[in-house]
Amino acid sequence: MTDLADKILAGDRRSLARGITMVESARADHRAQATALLDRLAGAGRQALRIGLSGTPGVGKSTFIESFGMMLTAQGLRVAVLAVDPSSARSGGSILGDKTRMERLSRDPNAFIRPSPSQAHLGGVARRTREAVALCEAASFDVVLIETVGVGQSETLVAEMTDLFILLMAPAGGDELQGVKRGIMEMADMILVNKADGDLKPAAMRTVADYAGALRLLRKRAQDPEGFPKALPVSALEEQGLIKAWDEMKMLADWRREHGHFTSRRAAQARHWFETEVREGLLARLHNDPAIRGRMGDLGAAVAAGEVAPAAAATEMLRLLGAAGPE
Ligand SMILES: Nc1nc2c(ncn2[C@@H]2O[C@H](COP(=O)(O)OP(=O)(O)OP(=O)(O)O)[C@@H](O)[C@H]2O)c(=O)[nH]1
Ligand SMILES: [Mg+2]
Repeated sequence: MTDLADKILAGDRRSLARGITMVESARADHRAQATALLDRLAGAGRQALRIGLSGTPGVGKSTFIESFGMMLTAQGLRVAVLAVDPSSARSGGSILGDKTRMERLSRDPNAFIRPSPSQAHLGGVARRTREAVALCEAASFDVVLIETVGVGQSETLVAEMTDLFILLMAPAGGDELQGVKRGIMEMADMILVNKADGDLKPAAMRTVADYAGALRLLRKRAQDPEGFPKALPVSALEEQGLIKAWDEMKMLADWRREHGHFTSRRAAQARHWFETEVREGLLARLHNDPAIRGRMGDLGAAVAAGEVAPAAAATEMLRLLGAAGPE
């Protein structure tokens, strides 16, 4: 374990991959090892810029990560790419697609790409990704990109574990813009309209203006300097606008660091994940502990039969969970 930790701290990508495999494992002994590893590495105090990237299928996430990642490594930065993909069926396709679409980046010695694990449970994927981010930071990566496809709750999840949240959008007509959920817009620190090239360029530029207008209508957030959140055009395919987008991301992150928002966001996230772990741990006990499940069933039957009031039965269950000690 000490050996693995040292190698991760030295930036060894194979050891990093082994560490991530360990945090992904559902086995109890692996879990204990992973916890010990994370605890040991936490002391290193290294910090990457964590960037969340979300967008609907086909918008160009993989192409963008490849071009953006190559641009960053060309600047001498080390880049890790993780994915949050709640549905195992879809992740199979993503891995196949990304093998070809991120071909250059995957061969770059300053890049590390890890596809989403084939785990259906979103909570499990969230914990694994959070811990994988910590491992990547310990391995001295400068930027950690976390990709998610724009469906359901996965965006919120990624926003809750990153410093910057970027929405990748396609050129669209004015009507389609209405379809973007307000909650997602409100999470975005930057909207990048991709495919601003060739025939699509005029539509992309109009879409940028539309999103810029929509962003101005949102409530001003304390964590933003003047002019943010921002909408910008990019072409992942032709590698246009990427440096500009990166400069804006750095500017935003620096401003937040200077004004205390960066640290306070991370602190709030850490607290949130701690509370989530406790809640999920309790739920897991309810589901997995045979004695507790048995009592739940008995009390449920008693409540159904009108022998015990629901609130009294619940109090008894909660007392039992408290008294049963850690798993
Ligand atoms: N014209 C143009 N096409 C692009 C650009 N970026 C991506 N594409 C094309 O859009 C298609 C989808 O790109 P991907 O990078 O696979 O998109 P994705 O968002 O990763 O898709 P999923 O993994 O299915 O969610 C491919 O045919 C790309 O070549 C771009 O900047 N301009
Ligand atoms: Mg993709």
